[in-house]
Formats: sequence, structure tokens, C-alpha cells
Amino acid sequence: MKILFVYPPARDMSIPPLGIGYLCSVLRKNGHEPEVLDLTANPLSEEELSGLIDGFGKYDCIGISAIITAYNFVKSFSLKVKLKFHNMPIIVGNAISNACPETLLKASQVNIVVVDEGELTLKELMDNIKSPGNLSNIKGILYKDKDGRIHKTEPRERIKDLDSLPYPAWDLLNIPVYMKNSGLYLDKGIKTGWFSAVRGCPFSCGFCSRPFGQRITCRSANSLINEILEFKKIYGSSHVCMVDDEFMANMSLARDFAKSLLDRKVNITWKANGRVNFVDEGLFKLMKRSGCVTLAYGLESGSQKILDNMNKSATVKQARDAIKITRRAGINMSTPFMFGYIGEDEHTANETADFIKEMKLETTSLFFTTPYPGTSLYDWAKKNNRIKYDEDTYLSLLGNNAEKFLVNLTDMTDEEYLKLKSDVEKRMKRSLPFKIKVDKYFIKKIYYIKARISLYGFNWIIKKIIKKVRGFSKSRK
Ligand code: B12
Ligand code: SF4
Repeated sequence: MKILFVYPPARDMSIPPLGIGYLCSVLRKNGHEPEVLDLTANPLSEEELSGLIDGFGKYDCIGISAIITAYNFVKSFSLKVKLKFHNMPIIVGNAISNACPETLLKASQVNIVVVDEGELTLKELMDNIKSPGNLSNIKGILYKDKDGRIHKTEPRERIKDLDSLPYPAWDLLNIPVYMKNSGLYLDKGIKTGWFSAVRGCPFSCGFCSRPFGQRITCRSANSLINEILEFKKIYGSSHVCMVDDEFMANMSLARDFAKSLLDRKVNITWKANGRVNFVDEGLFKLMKRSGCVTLAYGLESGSQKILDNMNKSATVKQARDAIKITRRAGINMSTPFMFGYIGEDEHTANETADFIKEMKLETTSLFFTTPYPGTSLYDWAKKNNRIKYDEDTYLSLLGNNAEKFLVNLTDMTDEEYLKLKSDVEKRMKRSLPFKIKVDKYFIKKIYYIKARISLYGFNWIIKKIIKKVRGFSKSRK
């Protein structure tokens, strides 16, 4: 069967859609013929896209990989496809499926939504795509029957042995485009490869929807390293980005990984997501020796009240200790914070600014808290009438605007809310130590130049200088 995977346009081009990569390799292994249309790596105009859709007759099925920000795209794209190919099955998977599967089936032309992991479910769907009567026997989906009624099948069991999956079909993923846009700044390795080793997360932060649920499954360190080496051989990468939300949730995997990188002399740098309650100085030093350059901690707030409201299962003290230990191990950190969670006020926002100042963090801006469907925060916001739009309008507004103020979850007026955010950010900028300001500017510049040289060769810098000199002399004439 021929399936076309569509990856919607998104603003961030730093990580390729690994989920599609896995699905393609599993389908290929089973005799199907997947292709990928990546509208993030290769954006198209409306006309170009319509032109392409005209040629969709050669596919047996269209699969869209969408997170909630692609809600609007899924609606308009599925309509365009159905207007030309009325009987074309359209399947959607990825995080949108946990967020609003029924709404999506009702509001769009999508036929089937695949929940959680896609490999086993999609393989079964493709084997049965010509006989829609069998859908009720396929676990892990919601589907619309010919009368428009929605049915939900039994949940699909998780894949037990992730090592048994083939490597993602990198050849279908526009790797060179993502390499150009990845880790241009504070990552040392620059030529990046992306890997997934841990699915699921045991925590229940109120703002987060975990696509793989609470149970954790992991790759083994050796299989992960085999994959990294294979990628390195093909693409010459020298840096690894572990994409998972919670790589450090399995500290023994992190230890095995670091040890094996050293034993097998892999010689790469790497970064991953950490959590302030998964910290161990000995392990971090080992990780550093193995090439770990950055850990990202979603610290979210410097106020214990807000962390508790978020159900973050972490304390400000743990955050403080984690920062100190990570620094002592010589590992860089990225530390995003949120603004405007339930209960945020001047006092809690200032606690966050004080914490950032005390810990000398680089952070100078705060993310708006946006309640995404499928989270307990969203349920709270709906119950308390904080969302001023009907569901369809709200989901459409989420678009690629994740950096926009959409919902006020606090007791402040919107004006007070925006003023407080801006005042606190100004304070954070002012209190940024001079050394960090200089580092931020120069280190970013240096890594940018290093990245370009590593991608385009030394000639890039010569051409750049010649262009600058020409531009300068023209402007003087
Ligand atoms: C890496 C990552 C990113 C990367 C890019 C991701 C990419 N290229 O796919 C970056 C950093 C760019 C990113 C950005 C954002 N992200 Co993000 N991201 C992730 C993260 C941590 C891992 C994704 C991943 O690669 N997983 C590994 C692969 C193997 O799994 P997968 O992609 O889920 O694919 C599997 C299934 O979903 C399914 N599947 C996938 N596609 C398809 C298609 C079909 C047809 C089928 C049948 C099945 C299927 O099968 C695959 C194999 O099992 C997830 C959390 C998570 N654990 O999933 C959040 C997550 C997807 N992100 C999220 C969010 C909110 C965002 C932002 C909006 C954040 C923000 N406020 O700015 C932005 C969006 C920016 C934009 N639109 O440009 C949310 C989505 C919530 C939701 N309900 O939709 C998640 C779930 C985080 C969370 N825990 O809440 N993100
Ligand atoms: S924010 Fe991180 S720790 Fe919290 S539930 Fe989501 S993935 Fe887990």
C-alpha cells in the first residue's frame, strides 16, 4: 500500500519528525511504500499545495502527524483532500490524538485517529485499509463510520521492546534541512542527530499532556549507541539531541549510556531533558566526561505555591540543588519558566525573578501558560470559564501562536497580567550579570559561526567576509 505522511507547517525547524521516521521504517519492513511531505522543512504556498494534492490519487491513504497547534491545518488540509478524493482514507496520529480526538473527527474530514504509539496500530490499519468494516477490531483508534458516528476501540498495549523497532527512515526525513536549523547556538556539536530512547513519563504536571502515558518504556544503551553510530556514519554528525521529555527519568539508562559512550569511544557531544529530582553528581560528572554538554530543566516557576498548583512534584530547593550540581559537573543548562499559572500574582512572579537572579540564570523571558486540551489545566480553565471562545475557535487559535497570550488563568485583569509579565521580564534583564550578557552575545556568535563552517566549510566565512566588505564599500560610494 502507498501511504503519504504529511507533517504540517510549524515554526520550529530544529528537530525532524522522528515519529514519522519510525512509522515509515516499520511500514517499509512490512512491504508498504511510505512517502513524506514535510511542510515544515519545505513550506509550500496554498497554490503549490493544491497542485500537489491533485496528484494524491496514487496513494491508498494519507497520514497526518499533528500536535494540537496543527488543529487548523488538519481541518483545512483534510477538506482539500476530500474535495478531490472523496474516498481517500485520512488517518491522524501524534499528540493531537490524546488532546481532542472526538472533536477532531467531528470538525474535520479525518476518518481515523490513532492514539499513543503508532507503529503497531498503523501497520494493522494499512493491512486492512481496503476493508473499513474491520476497523472495530483494531486496537488504539477512534474512527467515524459512514453515518458519521464515532467509535472508540480498546486501548493498544504499549510496545514492550523498543529495541526491536527498526531505526527511523532517515532518508525520508529531510535531515540536511533540520541539520541546518538545529542547535545553532549553544550546542557544541552542531552537526546534530536526533534520537528517542524513553517513551512515557511517570509525572502528572497539570499543563502537560503526555502522549505515551505514565508507563515508561526505554531503549537499551547499546542499541541506542548502535543507532547513533549508524547515523553518524551516514550524516557525519558529532552531536546528539535526545528528544524525549524525560530522558533522565531512567537514571540507570543515563548511566549505561554515558558509560558505553566512553567504553565504545563514540566521541560525540549530547544533550537531553533532565528533571530536578533526577540528579546525581557522580552520574553528572560521568555524563560530562561522555560528552553531555546541556541538560534542559523545565523549572517553570521559582514559587513553591505555583509549583504545587502545577502538581509539578518538585520543589524550589530541588531546583536550586540541581542547578548547583549541574554547574559543578560542568554541564550547561537551559531553564525555561512559565508565567500566569493558576494563582500567579505579583508575589509569586517576583519569587520567580528573585530565583532567576539568585541562581544567575540566563533566562530573560517567561512563557505564557496556555491550557492545551487533554490536560487537567484545560479542564480547570473550562470549568472556571476562563476560555472565552467556543472549543473549535479556541483550538484554531492555538495555531502556531504558542507564544501568544490566550487565556488568563489568574485573578489579575488582562492589563495587570501583561504589565506584571513585562515588569518582571525587565527586572530579569536588568539583573542579568554582565558576564552572562557578554557570554550570551559572544558565545552565540561563536557557535553560529562554528555551525556554519561545519555545515558549509571554511569557504562560507570567506564568502561572508567578501559580501560584508562589498556591502560596506557600496554603502560608502
Ligand atoms: C521533540 C518535541 C518537539 C520538537 C519538534 C517535534 C517534532 N519534530 O516532532 C520542538 C522542539 C520543535 C517542539 C515544539 C513544540 N512542542 Co513539542 N514535543 C516534543 C516531544 C518532547 C518529543 C516528540 C518526539 O519526537 N517523540 C518521539 C517520537 C518517536 O514520537 P512521536 O512523535 O510522538 O510519534 C509517535 C506517535 O505520536 C505516533 N504518531 C506520530 N505521528 C503520527 C502520524 C500518524 C498518521 C499516525 C497513525 C501515528 C503517528 O506514532 C509515533 C511512533 O509511535 C513531545 C513530547 C513527547 N514525549 O512526545 C513534545 C510535544 C509533542 N510538544 C508539545 C508542544 C505543546 C509543543 C509546542 C507547542 C511548545 C510551545 N509552547 O511552543 C511547540 C510547537 C512548535 C511548533 N508548532 O512549531 C506537546 C503537544 C501537546 C499536544 N496535545 O499536542 C508535547 C506532547 C509535549 C507535552 N508533553 O505536552 N516539540
Ligand atoms: S512536564 Fe515533563 S515531568 Fe511533567 S508530566 Fe510533562 S513530561 Fe512529565
